Amino acid sequence: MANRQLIIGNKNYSSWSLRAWLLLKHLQIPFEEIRIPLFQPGYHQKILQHSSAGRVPILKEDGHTIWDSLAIAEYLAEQHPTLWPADASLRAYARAAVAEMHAGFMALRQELPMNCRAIQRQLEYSEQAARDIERIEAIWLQCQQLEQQHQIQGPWLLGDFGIIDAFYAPVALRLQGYQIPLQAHSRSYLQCQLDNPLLKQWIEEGQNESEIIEEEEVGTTSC
Ligand SMILES: N[C@@H](CCC(=O)N[C@@H](CS)C(=O)NCC(=O)O)C(=O)O
Repeated sequence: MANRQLIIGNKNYSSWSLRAWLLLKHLQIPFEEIRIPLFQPGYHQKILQHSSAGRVPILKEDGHTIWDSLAIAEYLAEQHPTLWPADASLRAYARAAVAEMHAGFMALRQELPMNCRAIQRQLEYSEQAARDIERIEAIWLQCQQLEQQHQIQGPWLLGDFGIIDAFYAPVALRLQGYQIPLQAHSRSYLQCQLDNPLLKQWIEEGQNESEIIEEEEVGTTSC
C-alpha cells in the first residue's frame, strides 16, 4: 500500500484542506490525516516540515509532495479520470469553473469565511461579495443547463461528484452558514452538497475542534 499522508489545517476553517480531503475520501483512497491547527504558536514551522510553501493542504505520497489543492486534484484525476466530466467540452467548462474558484471570489472568501460552527448567522457583506455570489449562482445554473443539453442527470454539477463539486463544497457551507438568500436552483445544489455524508463527517469533526480563530469568526447569531 502507498505511504500517503494528507496534511490539513483546522477542519472548522480550512476550506482548501476540505477540497483535497473530500476527493481522497470520495475515491476511498486510504491516507493518514495530519491536522495542523492554523494560527496557533509554531503552526507555520510545523507546516514547513512538510512543504516550504507553508500552506495546507499538502499530499505526500511515496516520497513526493504536492502542496496545492488544485494540483492534488489533478494528480488524483490522472489515476481517476472520472473526477472530470468525460465529454471534452464539459471537462473544459468544469476546469474553468474550478480555476475561477481557485483564483477568484476574493470578496466572498474574505468576508464570508468557511466556519463549520457558523450556523444561522447574519452578516452584512459588500457589493463585491454580492457579485461573487451572483457569479457562483450563474455558474451553477449553467452547469444544470449543460447537464440538460447533454442529457446528464444531476444532482452534482456536471454528472457524478467530481473536482468541480469538491471545489464548490466550501462555498455551500459559507452560503448556508450565513443564510445567504439564493435562487431555487442554487438551493437544491446546496442541499445536495449538505446531504453528502463525507461533508457531514467533515463538518461534525470541525465543529468538535476546540481552536478558535478570532479573525474567521464573523456574523451574528440570530435569536
Ligand atoms: N492555493 C492554495 C491555497 C492554500 C491556503 O491558502 N491554505 C491556507 C489554509 S485554508 C493556509 O495554509 N493558511 C496558512 C497561512 O496562511 O499561514 C491551495 O489551493 O491549496
